[in-house]
Amino acid sequence: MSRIPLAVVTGGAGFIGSHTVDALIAAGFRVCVLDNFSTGKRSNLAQHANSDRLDIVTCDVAHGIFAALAPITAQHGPVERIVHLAAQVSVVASVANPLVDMQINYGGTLHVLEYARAQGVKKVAFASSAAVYGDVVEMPVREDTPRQPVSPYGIDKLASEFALDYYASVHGVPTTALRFFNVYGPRQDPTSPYSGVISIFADRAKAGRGLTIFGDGSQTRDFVYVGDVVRAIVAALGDGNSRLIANVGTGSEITVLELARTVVDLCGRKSTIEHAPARSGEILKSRARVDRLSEKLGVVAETRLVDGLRATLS
Ligand code: UD2
Repeated sequence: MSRIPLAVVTGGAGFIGSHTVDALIAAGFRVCVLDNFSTGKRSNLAQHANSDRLDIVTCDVAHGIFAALAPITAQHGPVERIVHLAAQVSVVASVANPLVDMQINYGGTLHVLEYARAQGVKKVAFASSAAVYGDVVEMPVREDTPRQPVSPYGIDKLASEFALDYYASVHGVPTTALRFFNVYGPRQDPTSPYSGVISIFADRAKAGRGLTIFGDGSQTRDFVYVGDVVRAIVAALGDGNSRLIANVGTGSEITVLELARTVVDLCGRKSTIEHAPARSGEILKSRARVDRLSEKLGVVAETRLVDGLRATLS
């Protein structure tokens, strides 16, 4: 039986998931992706088509993962680590259908944790979100800032964090929750109206089409490059941290207007920048405090926005 450590990546065919798979295979893991392909794409993993280190199993994590993983573990031995990224990713969809969001996002986490408890998994790293904070006035946002989520999506991410803590303290499952800020980079899908703003701006600017800013563009975000996010995930999978919750951002912010201008400049096309009414319920400012990320996980999100944008546009 193989001695290569086995890591499971739920949502591994998605944007952040597929980059995580790349990093784990490069780090010497065997990887099993569980994905229901609702938003994930096989093409995101095409670079591993000839690898014997990757298994891809079509599976709805919210319906349980024991059966999906049984043939994999029979062949390769027990699962050592799990990165849980599979989720319903739209905040707006969660408002429209909170029960579905709860079933997928909170229910999915419980299925992963039950598996980890039963199988003695050594670490579960979970994709939480800045959405757990809700509307925060004081910037940068610290991890111990009172959580006041303003969407079912944020509530379910926060509930998942509580579940992680419960399984760690009561059942001894080591867990880490990473609160992602605005993640961007190659493979982010620009096709939904609620796709990440950088993926939309990049897609339109490359085609010389106009960019639309919602509101006056003075709202700020902490945009963190996917490569840096993946370094945080890989660090979280290591031993030596449990019950840890850490922001994953850069610690700096940029206005959406400045972002739009930068993307247009980098593309060298003549895209116009237009304004549309602000999105309702939108937060004005967002910036992570990142000391914990560097102190506990040794990770600094160091990709400069301009470099990350170049990689995204190429
Ligand atoms: C992010 C997360 C979301 C949730 C939330 C918590 C992403 C993609 N979404 O939502 O999952 O965690 O944070 O607070 O990371 N914008 C434009 N024009 C466009 C598209 C967007 O001006 O064509 C603006 C939008 O109004 C917002 C900013 O760009 O001010 C960022 O929008 P977003 O949808 O990328 O992310 P956000 O911060 O709303």
